[in-house]
Amino acid sequence: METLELTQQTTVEDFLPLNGTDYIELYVGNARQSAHYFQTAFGFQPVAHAGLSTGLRDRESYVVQQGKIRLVLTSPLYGDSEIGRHIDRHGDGVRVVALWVDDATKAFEETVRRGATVYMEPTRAQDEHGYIVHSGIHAYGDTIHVFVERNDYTGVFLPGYQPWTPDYQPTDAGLNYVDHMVGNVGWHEMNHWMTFYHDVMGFQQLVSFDDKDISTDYTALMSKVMSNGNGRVKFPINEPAEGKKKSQIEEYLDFYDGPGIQHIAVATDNIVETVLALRDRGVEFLTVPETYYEHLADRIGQIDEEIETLRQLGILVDRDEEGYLLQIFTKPICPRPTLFFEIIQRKGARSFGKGNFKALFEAIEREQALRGTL
Ligand code: TYF
Ligand code: FE
Repeated sequence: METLELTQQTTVEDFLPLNGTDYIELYVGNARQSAHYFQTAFGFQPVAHAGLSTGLRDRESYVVQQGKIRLVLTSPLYGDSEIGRHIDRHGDGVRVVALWVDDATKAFEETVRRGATVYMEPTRAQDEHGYIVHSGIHAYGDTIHVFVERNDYTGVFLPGYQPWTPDYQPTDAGLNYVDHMVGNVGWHEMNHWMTFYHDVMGFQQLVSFDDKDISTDYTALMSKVMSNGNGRVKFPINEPAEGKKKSQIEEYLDFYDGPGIQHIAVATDNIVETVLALRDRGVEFLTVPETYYEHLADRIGQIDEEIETLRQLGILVDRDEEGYLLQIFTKPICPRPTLFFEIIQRKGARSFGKGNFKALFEAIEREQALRGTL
């Protein structure tokens, strides 16, 4: 049983041990084209498919994977449906953040006992490759956490899915795992959701290195990070704050029509190669002004990468007590300014790029101004 070190030198049992992120399911208008986009632009590989041809009548899903990152792209087959209404209200967006557990029944019971709202009772599914158990609880907005127990399953994804092996399999872009997933919650809801992740899911706040309360000329938001016991699952949470201009979080809440996942940060061990590959394939990134790189060496000291290379690609760098990190943010991947991706490479640092907030938020603000939403 994994334990969690607390600052007071006491140890408590981790009642919700997590092995990592299992999959992220997006509800999208056209799952087939979405899958193609994630293959072509981001280098995900085709893995599995479920839909009319596998006996489903209400939905079609495509599963793509890169490293440990698994995305499920799901579209409804008719309009007046839960999936259809989700898309109608939010646009394309993340519905499920699935977490890999050893015991989905225990995960369900422990979290529901602590106040979680039930989404799905523990359910067993099986086929010739073994069995899985999954269960689910509600998180912020329409976001769901599904617990997936799959230690006795050897199929491609989940029972009900068929292997999807098209000839078209573009090379990957070096993306390895989900580093963190950020949620935007409503005005004054931060405390509620911090408490939820702490009390209901046993997460701890990462205070020491990343408690952010930003209210500058550039944006206004509060951001805090919750982590599970072994650090494999990290959920920063943003709340809008009153500022001189419309908070980017408020803009998200308006367009998404409520709380939801704002960005998915995916890790690479060579951000320069990854960003070169992604740019080649048409992925668009936010850019910062040249001046950012003039002061970079003073701010972060010695790093392995050529600053000139980072400047050409628009990669940001930040340092903390433990090391440094490199990061870059895509533009929103949907028509609405809602969901985007972050590419991150950690070189010791365990923080989230606080030193880049000013430059990053100015970049986001320029995009907001172009949209006329400032
Ligand atoms: O996850 C993070 O905290 C960083 C920085 O609206 C960040 O990626 C924080 C808030 C935000 C965009 C990026
Ligand atoms: Fe991030």
